[in-house]
Amino acid sequence: MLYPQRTLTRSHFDLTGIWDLAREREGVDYTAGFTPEKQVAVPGSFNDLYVEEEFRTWMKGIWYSYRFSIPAFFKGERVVLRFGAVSYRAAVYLNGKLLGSHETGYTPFEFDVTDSIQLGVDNLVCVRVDTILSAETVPMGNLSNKAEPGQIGGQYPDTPFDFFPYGGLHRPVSVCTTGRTAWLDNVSVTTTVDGTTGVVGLTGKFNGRAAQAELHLIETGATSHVAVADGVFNAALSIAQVKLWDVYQPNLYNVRIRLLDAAGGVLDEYVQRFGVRTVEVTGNRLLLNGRPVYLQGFGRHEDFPIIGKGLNHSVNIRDHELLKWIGANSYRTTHYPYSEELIRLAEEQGILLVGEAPAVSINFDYVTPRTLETHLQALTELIERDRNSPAVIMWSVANEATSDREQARPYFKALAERARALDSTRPITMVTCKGTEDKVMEYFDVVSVNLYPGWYHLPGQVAGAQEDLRIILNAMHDKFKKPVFIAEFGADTIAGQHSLPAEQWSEEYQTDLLMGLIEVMRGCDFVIGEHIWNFADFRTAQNFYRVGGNRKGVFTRERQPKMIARFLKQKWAVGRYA
Ligand code: GCB
Repeated sequence: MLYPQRTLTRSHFDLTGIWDLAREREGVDYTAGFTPEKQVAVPGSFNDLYVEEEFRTWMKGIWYSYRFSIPAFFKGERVVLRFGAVSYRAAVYLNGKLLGSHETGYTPFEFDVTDSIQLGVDNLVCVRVDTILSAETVPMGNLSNKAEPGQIGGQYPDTPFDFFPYGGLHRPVSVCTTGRTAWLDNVSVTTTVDGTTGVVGLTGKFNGRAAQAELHLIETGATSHVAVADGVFNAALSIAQVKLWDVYQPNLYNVRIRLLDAAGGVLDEYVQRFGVRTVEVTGNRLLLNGRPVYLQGFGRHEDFPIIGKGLNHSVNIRDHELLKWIGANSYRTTHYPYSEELIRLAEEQGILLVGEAPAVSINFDYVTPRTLETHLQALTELIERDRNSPAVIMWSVANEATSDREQARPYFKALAERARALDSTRPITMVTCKGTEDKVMEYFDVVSVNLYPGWYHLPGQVAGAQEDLRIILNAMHDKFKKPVFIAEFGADTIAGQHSLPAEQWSEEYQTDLLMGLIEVMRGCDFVIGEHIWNFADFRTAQNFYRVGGNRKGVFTRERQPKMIARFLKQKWAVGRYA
């Protein structure tokens, strides 16, 4: 699915702002409008806006509506209604008519509304949002609060994962126009390098009839024409003296794609941005543009006071400023695809991303064939959305499943096969918490692991935690014989809590433990990266072990540094292979 743009043939305007909201009651029809209970911000989560507890933990149907007008110059245009992401499930009605629905909360979806939108008069869009999780949703939820060792249970709302199940229209909603008689649907770009030449493969898919496609590389001025057949065209472009996209060197190129009619008229125009870079795993190294790169950074969340998981450009910019300040080169989009706007920011700033599917805490006690279908669909939507981004260097198909079970094998084999079929250019991984007991690592290129010595076990014992880490890392490498990426390690830390000698929850302990663990990781030649859990403190469901949420942030939820930040900044100023 393409990103909204304004070009010769395309336009869009946002339906962001204040919408109406009502919780769903039995027997009431909301599809053609309803009496609002509250006003709600779009984009944003609804949960933390109000003072009533019932809204905060509402995990059932809830309705959003918005009235908007369409100018007369839209006449004759093809019009699409696009949602950046709705958590968890959306059913969309325009002027009382069902357009369709979408499941999983972190990827865009759109509907062709050319025939149902009304020009010049008020249109009403009503969206049934539902945040009901089950054994067949991804992520799962409502599993009677049962938990495996290593997974989370006993929470309110009932979720087996460790972040608040925010709901709502989290990303922009827009009305877009595209070409009328022919329009691009999908573009995919792959890049390799031959000496100093960038070799770019581009495939475009479109609807309607076009005579040919024109490709114009904006940075070099080169233009070429290619034949189209059955709604597809393929092109090979080369860029002499190519400037590679790299960490903190975000060289980007833009190709203007036009679908032309037989007389050379422009039917549709779209500009695809890309970067030329290579990524591969060889032996014990992750190579970016042929050189080893060591991942230093964080797991994160889209999470901020009041707006919850709603897109907020200011927070995103602040976060990237902090990442650069501290010397991080990467983060994992834990535990779901982040907004398209954030991926673009990483692309523009030269930050590496491990793109993760929204599958956290898959528990094979509950998995059904439908769970796998949903998971495959979510993974497909992630890869199709982000595969042109040079920032994404690896796909993570899931985080912390009960992957020590036999049932995990066919399940993860199917996911790995799907990821490779959609994208053969990037390494793939799955983030395990099962250590050497994991049964699915054979399907992946990198062994990603979450380890919490010094926190969930060996509390308060830095030296013991270091020794424990050394043993488990070596055991995992001996068993799986693949490079190991430490995808999470951390310690809850209350900003302002101090203790000498250092003990759990203090800023001193987080500093001593994490810096000590990093020493061990750097002593293992097969370790390709260290991602601290977490970049910032974040909201979780309620339970007896989180104090106002997860406090493992190196920054507070308000994005101010804890003590460890300056130590990390010093450490990360010098890359491991530098
Ligand atoms: C993990 C999970 C993450 C949790 C973290 C923790 O292993 O992947 O979602 O928040 O542990 O702090 O317990």
